[in-house]
Amino acid sequence: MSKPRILVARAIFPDIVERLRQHFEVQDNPEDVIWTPAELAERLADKDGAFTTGSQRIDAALLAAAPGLRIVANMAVGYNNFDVDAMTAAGVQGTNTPDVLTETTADFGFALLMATARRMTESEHYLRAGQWTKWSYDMFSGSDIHGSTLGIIGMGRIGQGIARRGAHGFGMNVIYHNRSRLSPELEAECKARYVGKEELLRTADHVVLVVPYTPASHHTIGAAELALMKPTATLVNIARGGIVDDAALAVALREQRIAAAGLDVFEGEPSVHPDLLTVPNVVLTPHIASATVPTRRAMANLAADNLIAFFEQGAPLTPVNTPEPRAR
Ligand code: 8YV
Repeated sequence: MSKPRILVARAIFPDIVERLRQHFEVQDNPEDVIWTPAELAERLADKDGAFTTGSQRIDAALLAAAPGLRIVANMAVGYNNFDVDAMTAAGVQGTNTPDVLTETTADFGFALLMATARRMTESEHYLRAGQWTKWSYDMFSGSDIHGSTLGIIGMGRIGQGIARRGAHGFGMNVIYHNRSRLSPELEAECKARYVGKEELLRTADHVVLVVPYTPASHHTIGAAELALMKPTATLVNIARGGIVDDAALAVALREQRIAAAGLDVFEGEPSVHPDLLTVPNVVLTPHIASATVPTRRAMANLAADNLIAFFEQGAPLTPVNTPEPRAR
């Protein structure tokens, strides 16, 4: 029997591509070319499955061009690159990589919060530019983390990881807002109190965004929400670009309507809104919250395991939809 044909849409760990080759006929992309949607569709036309990394849009037009496609395995916990309804209607399985990146991403969210609140990037630039000639009492004063109020919007696995770090490690008063409340047991474990979004924005010293990107979460933070925040507050986005209105944020930062922001994700990334590049009170990182070798390997292996389980056992490990099998 011939092996299923798989497209690996971006360069990934070579040994994990080799692992896939033991099960599948693989077309990979070792040069890491960023294919246009038409180029991706052309390569998927004869494939049974795909390994994606979160930036390839899987929609009805692409599915129509790939009649044999049965599964798309995303190497990411977020899957806003999937049109899930179109995939389900077309009988195409989608999978993601939850859990394996939770703690690494929560570590990074906390690091970005600390770097932002304590002005680490801005002060390093000052030092590197040779501007540090003397100590002064108010040089790069930031805001405290310990004992402050941490507001988390989006209390899934990663949000809970950040809450635990804040409450248990730094004695923070943790409040959260989410589509649904956590169980009393989880609230107690995270030492987190549920509040409305407006109360969170008005009272938090630090706001961290960890919500999935959906049409409903588009611009969760825009000019109106920024206006509710304390002028001393910091905002951290490790969720997705599009959750924050980056143009409105750049204005709020420039006018010091909030103190600072830390951003790992951007609307239209890898492009970054030009105004964010010129305001000093923002820490910018290139979507690296899950980037440690063990975690990226675990994500790639879980995406590969999903493909293997789907074709060899009939069901993937971490599905995001329940399609009817595709008519072939
Ligand atoms: C990925 C992420 O690195 O898992 C996610 O949702 O945002 C990151 O961990 C990125 O999506 C590329 O796969």
